[in-house]
Amino acid sequence: MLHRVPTQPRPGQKPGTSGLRKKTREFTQEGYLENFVQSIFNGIGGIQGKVLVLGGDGRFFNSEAVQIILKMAAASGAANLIVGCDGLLSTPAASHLIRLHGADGGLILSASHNPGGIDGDFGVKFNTDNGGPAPEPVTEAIYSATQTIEEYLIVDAPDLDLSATGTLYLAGTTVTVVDPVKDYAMLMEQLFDFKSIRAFLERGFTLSFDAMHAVTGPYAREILVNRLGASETALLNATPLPDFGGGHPDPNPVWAHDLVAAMMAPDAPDFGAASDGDGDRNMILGRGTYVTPSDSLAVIAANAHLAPGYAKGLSGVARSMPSSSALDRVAAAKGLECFATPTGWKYFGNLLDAGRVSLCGEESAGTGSDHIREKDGLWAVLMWLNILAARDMSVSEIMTSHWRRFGRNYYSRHDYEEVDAEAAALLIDDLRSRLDALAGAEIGPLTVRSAEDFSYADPVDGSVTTHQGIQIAFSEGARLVLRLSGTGTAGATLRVYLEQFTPGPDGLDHDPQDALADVIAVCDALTNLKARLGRTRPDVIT
Ligand code: G16
Repeated sequence: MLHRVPTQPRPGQKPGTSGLRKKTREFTQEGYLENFVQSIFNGIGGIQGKVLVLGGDGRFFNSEAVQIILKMAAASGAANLIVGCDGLLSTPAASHLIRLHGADGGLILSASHNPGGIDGDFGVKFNTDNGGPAPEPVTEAIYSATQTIEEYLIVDAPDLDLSATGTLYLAGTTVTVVDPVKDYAMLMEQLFDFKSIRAFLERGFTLSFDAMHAVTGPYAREILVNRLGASETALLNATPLPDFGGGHPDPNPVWAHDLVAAMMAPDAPDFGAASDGDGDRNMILGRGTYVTPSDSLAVIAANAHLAPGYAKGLSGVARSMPSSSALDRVAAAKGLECFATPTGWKYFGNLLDAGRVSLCGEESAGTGSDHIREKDGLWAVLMWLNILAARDMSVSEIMTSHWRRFGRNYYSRHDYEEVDAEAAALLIDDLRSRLDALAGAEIGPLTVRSAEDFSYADPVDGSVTTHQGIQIAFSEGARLVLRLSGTGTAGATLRVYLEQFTPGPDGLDHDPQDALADVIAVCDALTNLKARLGRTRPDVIT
C-alpha cells in the first residue's frame, strides 16, 4: 500500500563536496532520510520508470536506509533497483554498475572516510547516469527540493531479503540483487595485467592491504587473494563492520598508522596499501616509503601505459587545484593537456565524458581514470602493482627514479578540524580581501608571484565555479593553498596545503615538513591562523 506522508523541510540538507553528510543521530531522526531521498527524486524530475543503482559502505544504518529507499523508490514508480547483496556496494563498484546497466543514476550510502556508528557520520550521495557524482546544477535542484518538500511517498511492505542474489518484486518495481564484487573484479581484470602481477607475487613480492573494516574487504579478497594469488594474511581488517571497528576509515598516515608503522619496519612487506570507508580513496606505501597521493598520481601518469587498459596512452590528465603540481611536470614532459579543477570528484566528470582526460586525482587520496566516474581505491592499488611488476622495481626505487627525472614536489596538508566556523570563514575572507595587495610582496624568505581566489571555468560546458580556495604561489617554487572542507559534519575544517618544488638532483631526500618549513612559516605570518583559531598545531598532518 502506498502512503503519502506529510512532511516539512529540514534545514541544512545541502549536499557538500560529496553528497549530504551528517551525524548519524541526525540522519536517523524520523523522516530525515526520507525527506532527503524524496528531494533527490523530486530534484531529478521524478523516477517513474527509471533504473537506479543502490548500495552503501555497510556503515551503521546502511541496512535500514536501503530498505527505506527501496520502498520509497517503489512508491515513486521506479522500474528497477539494482542493489548490492546485503545493501553493500563500494562507491567505484556503484559507479561501474550505473554505467554497465545504463542506469539513470544511483544512490550511494556513505560518509566516505568519516567515522561510522551511532556517534559517527552517515551520508547519501546521488550519482547521475554517467556514473559520476551529481554535478552542481543537479545538487542545487536537490537542495531546492529539500526546501519546498511537503510529503514523501513510501510503500508499506515487509523488508526484502537482500542476502542472496536474484530478482525480487516490490509493488511494481523489480529489485535486482547483485553480487557487489563480481562485475567490478571483471573490469579490473580487463584493465590490468593480472597474469604478470600474479607471476610477480609468485616470485616473492609481498603485500599488505588494510581494508580498515570498511567496504573493500570483500573486493580485496576476491581480487588480490582469489584472482592474483596473494596470501590471505595480506589482508588486514577485511571484514566490513558497521562502526569500522571504532576506527576512522581514512587511508592516511594518521588514521592508518598501524599499517604505516608496519611498512616502516625492516621486515615490512614490499608493498602496502589501504582504502577508505566506501573504497574510493587509497594510500600507497613501500617498505620504508610513504607515497603522497599527489606523487602517486604523477607516477601513474608517467607509467600508466604499462597497464594493458592504458597502453594507448592518456588523452589528458587533471588534478584538483590543491593537489601538488607533480602531475603537471609529467604532463608537460609527455605533451598532455593538464587541468586544475576545484576540489570534488564531480568536477572531473565533464572532462572525462568529453575524452579530454583519462586520468585524474586529488591530494585527498583519490585517484582514478575514465573506466568509471569516481575515484577508485583498489584500481590505484592494482595500477601500482602492474607498474611495479612491469618495471620489476621496489616502490622506493620507483620514487627515486621519478624524482630524479621530474624533480620533487614536497607536499603536505595541515588540517585544523572542528574549529569555530565563523572564525575560519573570517580568516579566509580577510585573506581574500588582501590578495590584490599581495602580488610581489616579500614575506620572510619568499616572494609572492601570484595570489588568487581560485575560480574554475569548466572547459566543456563553460560553467563557472567561484571561491574554491585561496591560492598563493611564490617565486621560489613554493605554493600555499587555504580552503574550508566541504565534507565535515561539525564546526569547520580549515585545510592548509603546502608545496615546495625542488628540481634535484640534490635535496630530494629531505623530510617533507623540513622541506616545507619556509612556506609553513609564511602561512603563519600571513594568516596568524593558530591564534585566530585558538590552536597550537594542526589536528592532522598528511
Ligand atoms: C570527497 C570528494 C573529493 C574531495 C574530498 C575532500 O571525497 O569526492 O573530491 O577531495 O571529499 O573534500 P573536502 O576537502 O571538501 O573535505 P570522499 O572520499 O570524502 O568522498
